[in-house]
Amino acid sequence: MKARGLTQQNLLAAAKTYVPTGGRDEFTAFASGGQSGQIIVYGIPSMRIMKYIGVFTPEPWQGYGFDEESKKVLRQGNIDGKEINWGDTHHPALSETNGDYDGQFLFINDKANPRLAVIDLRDFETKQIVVNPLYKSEHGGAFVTPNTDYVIEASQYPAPYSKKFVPLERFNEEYRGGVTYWKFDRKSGKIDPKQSFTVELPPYSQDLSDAGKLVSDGWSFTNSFCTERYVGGIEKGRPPYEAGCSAKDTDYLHMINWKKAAELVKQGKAKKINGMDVIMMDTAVKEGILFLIPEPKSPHGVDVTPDGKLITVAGKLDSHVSVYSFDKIMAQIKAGKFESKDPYGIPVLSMKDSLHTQVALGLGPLHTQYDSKPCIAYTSLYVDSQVAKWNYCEGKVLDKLNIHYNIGHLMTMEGDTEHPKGHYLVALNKLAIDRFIPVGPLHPQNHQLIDISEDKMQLLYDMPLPLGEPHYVVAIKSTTLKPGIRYKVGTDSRTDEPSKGATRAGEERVVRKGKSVEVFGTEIRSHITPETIEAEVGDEVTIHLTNLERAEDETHGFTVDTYNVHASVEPGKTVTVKFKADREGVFPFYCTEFCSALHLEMEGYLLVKPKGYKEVKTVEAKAVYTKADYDKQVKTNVDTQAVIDSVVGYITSVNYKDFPPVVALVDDATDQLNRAKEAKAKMEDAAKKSDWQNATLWAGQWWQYQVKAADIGLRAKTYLEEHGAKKAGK
Ligand code: CUK
Ligand code: CUA
Repeated sequence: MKARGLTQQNLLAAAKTYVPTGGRDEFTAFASGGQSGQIIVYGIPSMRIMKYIGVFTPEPWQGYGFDEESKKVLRQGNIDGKEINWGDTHHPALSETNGDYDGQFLFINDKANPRLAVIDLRDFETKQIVVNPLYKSEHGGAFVTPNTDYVIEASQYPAPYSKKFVPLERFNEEYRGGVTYWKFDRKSGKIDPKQSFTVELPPYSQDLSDAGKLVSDGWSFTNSFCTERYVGGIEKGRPPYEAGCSAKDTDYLHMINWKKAAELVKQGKAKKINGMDVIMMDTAVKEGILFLIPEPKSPHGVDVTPDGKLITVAGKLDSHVSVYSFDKIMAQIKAGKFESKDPYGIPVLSMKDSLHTQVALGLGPLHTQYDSKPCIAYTSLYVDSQVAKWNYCEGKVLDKLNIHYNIGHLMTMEGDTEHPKGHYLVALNKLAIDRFIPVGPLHPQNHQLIDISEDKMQLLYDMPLPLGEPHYVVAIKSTTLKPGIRYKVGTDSRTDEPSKGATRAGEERVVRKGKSVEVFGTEIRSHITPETIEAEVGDEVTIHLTNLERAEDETHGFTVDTYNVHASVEPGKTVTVKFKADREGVFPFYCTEFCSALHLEMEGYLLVKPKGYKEVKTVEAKAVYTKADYDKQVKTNVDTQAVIDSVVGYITSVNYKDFPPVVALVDDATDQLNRAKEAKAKMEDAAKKSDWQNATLWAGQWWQYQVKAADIGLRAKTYLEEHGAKKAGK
């Protein structure tokens, strides 16, 4: 403590966050990657970053956007043919079953270009991007209904649904907002745009959304600001947007009965616009599925309580949080008791009659999350830079904690589900200012971990996040996640179907047809097959690579000099890269993951010949190895075999078949030993002819396979010892 200048409280905080080597975090967080267009995965309480997931932006490590399979996903995000290579991600949402996280899928929105992406948590890969065909921006996504039937996406800045120019003077008449309900099909793991629909809304700037649960299941709630429908234009001498958009004391909370809306679509009461079913406002009003409730002043977050009975709205420019009662709202709707209508004829309920309570929390309340303890909520106070802990049943403030600085969202463990897990809270702070080592004018974001298990909140840890501004993050109990460790051999991971380029060991080949050169290759420690690829200038080169490994974490990479391709080929995966060999030359290709001791030797050449190139007869290289070299190598091999035999002896003496990871390792090792046999046979052939040059080289290759088999075998043995394997037959 003394040497590092730490306090007693620091030590306590360290003890609460430290995860010893080899240990696992209790919770896994999925943070939006903000302007990076990615997802950031980190552990809680250690706050260690585990992964970035490429979503709307190319991500070279995963080959995302650099191989053909992932390009197909990324390019689903093109808007009317325009390539978009970034995203402004805001709100990740985990799939739910009965209102609780099930650990299967993750969704994230792009505010700048109205899109939504689906990530499969079996492999943490992006599988689908859908473009909203009506909006020009969105913000209130992604939020799921309690069984993930729909993923909710609300527009933000109103714009005409048509793709046409419409002057700002026609704002009230032709600009529109909306809420889209994207139908999610759990079986295919994809959004089905054909079964999705939108409810047309007035040109208020719709903001965040949340789905009702339990008693309020079937309804969704969407905030708004700028219900003034103010159109700025300081160039024309008009006061700016920020003045005009915050003039009124209240804006509107939109309530939509999405279950009934889905029925209306089935009954043919929707209108097709840009290929999407849209329930127009007049239909929504007539059918009684759309209502407005005033909410104070330029609100931001809307968060339904775990029991679904109350809806908390925080008003950016109001120091209160307003807690609405679903029962009170429904009573008014049932009685047909409305205060007024908005300019589009939508019934407006009485705010007073809808409120359960209002609580003065502080300046700039934004977002709310819930605790595992009943009635306890936490709200971020942006202007005050504080987290407020309060009781929403009784309407009183319980505790406040200063954070650094200017908090946006906050998040408790599974805090937006029916069963929040409490324990920790993460404050997503907009500014870092002086908290970290200075790294220039652009600072990292600061996620602060807070212990909420006791009455008083305690600040535990600062984590700099240097990838973009993650507006929101969700955290799930780590044990609920069940990701795989390998693919079925030959899988296209983006479609989860067998790849057309899948290639088995021994079936590697190059298929030439006119201008096309198609390579069916494999990767396994430590080589790429084929090792030489020949093409002519102008050829279209397609290279499929299958990783034949089964061992956990034996990923190989692949790149070719100059041609801007990269693949990450995890065990079992087949990846395709494609390019036009538009220039002659010699282009080394290699594996980009340090996968084994001979990783650097995992190499080859792409030879692009000029048009009409004539082969020159090559002269055989001069022999350099002698019988003595050969004998020496063979002795090494025999010694190595003894080591392998002892490892195999141990593995087969225990119940290794009860351990699937070991069975996979044994499969891999058997592969290597089979190849060793082939190399050995070739060696013996050469030796018979006293061709000591080739005999020595094949003996060396035999040894390479042995070394890899031994390496895999030792990993299996260690695993068995650490996991308490028993003598076979016991
Ligand atoms: S928003 Cu950024 S702080 Cu996009 Cu959820 Cu509130
Ligand atoms: Cu495979 Cu390096």
